[in-house]
Amino acid sequence: MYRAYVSDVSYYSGKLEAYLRYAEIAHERIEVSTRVLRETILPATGVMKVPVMQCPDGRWLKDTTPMLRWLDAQHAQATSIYPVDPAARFMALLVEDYADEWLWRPAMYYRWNFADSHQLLRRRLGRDLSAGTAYNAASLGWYMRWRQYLVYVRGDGVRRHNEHAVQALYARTLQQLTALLSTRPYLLGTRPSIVDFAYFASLFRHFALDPYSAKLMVDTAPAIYAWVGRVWNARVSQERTGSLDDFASADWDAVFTEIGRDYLSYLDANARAYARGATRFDLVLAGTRYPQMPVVRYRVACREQLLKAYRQLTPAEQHTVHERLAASGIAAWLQGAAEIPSGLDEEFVLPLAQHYPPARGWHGLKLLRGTPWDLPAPPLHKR
Ligand SMILES: N[C@@H](CCC(=O)N[C@@H](CS)C(=O)NCC(=O)O)C(=O)O
Repeated sequence: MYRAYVSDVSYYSGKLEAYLRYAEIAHERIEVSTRVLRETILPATGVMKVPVMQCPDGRWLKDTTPMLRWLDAQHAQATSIYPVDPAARFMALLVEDYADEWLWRPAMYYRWNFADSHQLLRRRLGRDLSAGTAYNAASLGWYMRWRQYLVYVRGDGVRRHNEHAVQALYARTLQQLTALLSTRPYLLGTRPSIVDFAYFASLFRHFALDPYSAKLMVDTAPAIYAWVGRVWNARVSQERTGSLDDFASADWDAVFTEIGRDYLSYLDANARAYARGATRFDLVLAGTRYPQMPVVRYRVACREQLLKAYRQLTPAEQHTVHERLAASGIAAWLQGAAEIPSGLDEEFVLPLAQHYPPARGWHGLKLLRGTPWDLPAPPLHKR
């Protein structure tokens, strides 16, 4: 059986868990403490992040993007969660990346900025992460609240002057998905797809379950609240088996506009800052400034992986993508984007074939600090 290491309140754990339930992949579910993160997950994967999985043969999987792809290839048979048509599949990967990475900021902001949410979440995180360790649950919870706020809210460029823009992204997302779900039960039609699981990361464990953002969802977007339950309850053996939509619906226009205008600008600015060796950069989006954003190497890799996937399409498939994505500006970006290598190609190849250094001595500080954003430790050696 697989072992799935997850956290009960985690964004990406929700994405993986919904998929494992849908695909009916048998697994043992293990909730992590700081000890498990440091002693088991860090040496196996190089980061203290969840979710990760250990295969029945002992090998490890990390990062939900390659993980879902790998699991789907092993287990899906007839009903893959990815569109079969290569152009539609590429657009699904683009939307997955956007939902994964760009909704992270509003998800962290709503959780760690508002007392309704952070008072509850710090108790739960403190309790879960301290289980079986010498830490005091309340103190660890207090620490985690401030750590998450300082690293992922303030440390991610959110200030008084731009909060409204972060809030507006959540509101627009609810509207965009409500429009899509007014004519279909799942975002790409009659059964769940990678696009549902990607949006599920922020929408389930954060927006639908954290009290402050849940009230906004329940009050303004009940269809999304219903969809969250529908995805969580979906089982491949009980769902329909038809083909997935090809993004032809005009209801996707607003999402593509969002990606072309904001997310790709961000990805470019982050990658350029990485290429010049910076660790922080200021981002300006539609006149709104986000100061001192961290350079995230993983997202240089996200950009690189998207461009690679696009360049692997045949000219005819690229043409289909252009037709659909021209108005949003995404097509022009795909044609003209400069290559900026992240050096992280191997991180996307699963199962992992690397051993990472164990946390010892001062390295053990990671016990508390974790590995926020991304700092892949250099592999010790390959198998
Ligand atoms: N790209 C990874 C991201 C995993 C990730 O960032 N997980 C968060 C929890 S949702 C984490 O463990 N963060 C650890 C930290 O903040 O130190 C994935 O898709 O699995």
